[in-house]
Amino acid sequence: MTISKELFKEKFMDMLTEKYALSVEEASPYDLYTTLATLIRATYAKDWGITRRAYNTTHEKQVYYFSIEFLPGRMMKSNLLNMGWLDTVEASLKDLGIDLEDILEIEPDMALGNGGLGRLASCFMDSIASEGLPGNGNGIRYKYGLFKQKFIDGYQVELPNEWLSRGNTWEVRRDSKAVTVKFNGHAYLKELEDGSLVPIHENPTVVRAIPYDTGMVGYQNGTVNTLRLWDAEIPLEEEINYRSIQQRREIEDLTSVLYPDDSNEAGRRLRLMQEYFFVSAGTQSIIRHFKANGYNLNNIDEYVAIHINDTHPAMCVPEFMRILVDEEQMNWERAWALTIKVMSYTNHTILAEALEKWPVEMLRSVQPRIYQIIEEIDRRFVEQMTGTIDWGIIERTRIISNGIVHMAHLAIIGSHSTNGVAKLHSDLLKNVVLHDFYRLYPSRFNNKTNGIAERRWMQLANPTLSHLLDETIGTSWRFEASDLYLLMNYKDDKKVLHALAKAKQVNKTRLAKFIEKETGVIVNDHAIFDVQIKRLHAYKRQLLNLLHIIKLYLDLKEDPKKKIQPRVFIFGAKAAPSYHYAKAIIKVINELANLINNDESIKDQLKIVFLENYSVSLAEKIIPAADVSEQISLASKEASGTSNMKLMLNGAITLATLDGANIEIRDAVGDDNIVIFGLTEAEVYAYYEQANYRAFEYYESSVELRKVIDALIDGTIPNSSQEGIEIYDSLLKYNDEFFVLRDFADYVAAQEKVAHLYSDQEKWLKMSLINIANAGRFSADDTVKKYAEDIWRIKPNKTPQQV
Ligand code: 26Y
Repeated sequence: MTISKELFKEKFMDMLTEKYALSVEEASPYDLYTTLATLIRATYAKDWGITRRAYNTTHEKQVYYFSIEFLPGRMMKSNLLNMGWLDTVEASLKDLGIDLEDILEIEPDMALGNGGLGRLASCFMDSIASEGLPGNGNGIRYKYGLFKQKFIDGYQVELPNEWLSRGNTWEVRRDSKAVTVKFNGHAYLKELEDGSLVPIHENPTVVRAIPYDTGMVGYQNGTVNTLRLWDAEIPLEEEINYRSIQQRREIEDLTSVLYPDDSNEAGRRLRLMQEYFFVSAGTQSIIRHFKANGYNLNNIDEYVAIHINDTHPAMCVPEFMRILVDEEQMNWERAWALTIKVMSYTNHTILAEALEKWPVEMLRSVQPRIYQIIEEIDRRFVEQMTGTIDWGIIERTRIISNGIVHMAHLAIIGSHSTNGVAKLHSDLLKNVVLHDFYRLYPSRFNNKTNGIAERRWMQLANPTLSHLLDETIGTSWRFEASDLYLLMNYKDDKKVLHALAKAKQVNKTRLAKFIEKETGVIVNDHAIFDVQIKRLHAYKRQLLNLLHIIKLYLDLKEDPKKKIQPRVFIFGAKAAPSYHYAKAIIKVINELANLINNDESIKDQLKIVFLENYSVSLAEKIIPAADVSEQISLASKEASGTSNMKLMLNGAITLATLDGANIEIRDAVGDDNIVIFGLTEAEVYAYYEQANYRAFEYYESSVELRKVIDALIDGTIPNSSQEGIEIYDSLLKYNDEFFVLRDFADYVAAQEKVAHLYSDQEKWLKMSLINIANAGRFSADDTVKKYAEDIWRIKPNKTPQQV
């Protein structure tokens, strides 16, 4: 799909006239944005249709990736890159006096997710299309994306994110593909005259589910897959039943907001309804599609794989059963065998509070028929297991117990594959968290270490480094990420190392300008850019980072002549709106930033920048400029992490605990090219077993640590006494759940090592190069290939144009 400059300009100006009757000079940046977006969509539309028809005619098996979150960010630049248009469009627009970067900034982020889980789903969508794999996304078209974060007096304030207010050029509403979804009411089995039983669902609330499809353009391969997001509406024939605004609002609310919490409780019933809504709509549309194309449902497992991304879509299991058994009159045993073959499940967390559990009463009232089916699955599970294993195991693994429905149990029992997202995480699932299930179904457990769409995180985000790579190792890495390894040939090449330094400097200077524009803070762009970007959560330990900064500050105040390796600490993080403790940490970081950034005596040695509204598009600005990647979660808590991979790819040195995929990064680069500190997972578990961690002892026995902790409450940091006390108490009164004090000294030593390494630029650059060269193994292209081969059993489609 290439295009000449002349032809592009002609098409672009024609489109501008057609859409707005405007010339380039008259058009606003927004007009230019929508014009270009419309032209892009019109261009890939042909391949989109060809891809769909090809899947239908070749009868290849397809995967449907069900996820309650998708976090694609901006689409325009990614589409241009994947179409092979980016360079031509950039140059053509320049001829017309337009800077493409200005237009790209107009696009709102598509932020239909909280963090890692949603971004992983979007990296996978990019990679599935780029590998030519027949795959579709299935989710919810939230009217409001993840909240917009503002800081007011250092506090996080959440504002609505009206990403759809000016329309969305990428999506296509498909009325003809609408389905209905039933909630509430009463379900029972009615006996017919011949003695057979038929399920009846009486007085349900009926909602119309409308799909909005967005093309997922593969990387220069002609494949365009579909991300299908569902919106809820009142069915025309039901209008009469929805007379009050209140009643109508209930339906609208179904797809109104993304559950803004990535671990805590709120709006639970609505969330359960959202889950059933997109699960039912998606599953029905899959089965309808395959029936309409003449497939036999008796071997639907040869054509369809359904992936359950975390527990949120776990009701795919009973919904698939409901359709086969209730609507298609298949017998239970056959339907169950098919369900298990079709379904697979990924677990993304070991934190108990994030494993979903629903009260029986709530599930039964939201969808009584689904509840009955879950009950029957549970009954049969217990029956089948009884006598074969300990009763204790059955009790711990069954789906319904003590009035609670365990969604992870449903997903594991109802699928053929359960995977974790990094080696350590998958081992912990097998040996600890899901050990009972592992004993029941050892062959279902497997690991699929996460990956990232390296196109977005290198080619799009970091053109400066991308060009250097082209000049040094050729361009094959753009198609095959493992070819980044060719860079190893230059690890001692001074010229290349120098060019690498220059590329990083360009990115740092650019970020410094952005920081000044956004926050007014002027940073030294030759300082170490030390970056921690991720959701704000106690287990991720932004607090450890904060305590270390306090230490540096106190050191400088105590000895004004002291010289340190200058640093800019950069944070990006949203806290769940109801997560009080996380918000306290944000407030203290902001107040400390205020103190340090305005302290004349500190000069350029230390700055703190907490950028507002962390998002995919902000990450694209920060990551290329990072020198240090902070991955400091308490060992065993971070399932994988993916910002660790993005930062490594961009040449940052990882400062990490042995947690999640950090371990695999260490294995890839070797101990000399990463800085590791802190407790290991085994040591953390030993503390749990012996219940012998005493945070206070660390406070008591270290003068240095005591000074730092006391600074939280002694007025050193202004305007945050309340928050300071809360944090102080979490550490000392409540015994420091995430071992911050235990790891403090080790972290300080690791940070000193970082400063020391940085002072030897040649050594640092070599480390940086080795990180880039070894980042290819974290390409999501490889990850999805492994899912395709081991779990989904799908094959790349032939180039659609060849069919
Ligand atoms: C139960 C509900 C409140 C809930 C909502 C969202 C529970 C969990 C989540 C999101 C979890 C999540 O984002 N997990 C992250 O998934 C990434 C992709 O696998 C991992 O890299 C990361 O370590 C993990 O925290």
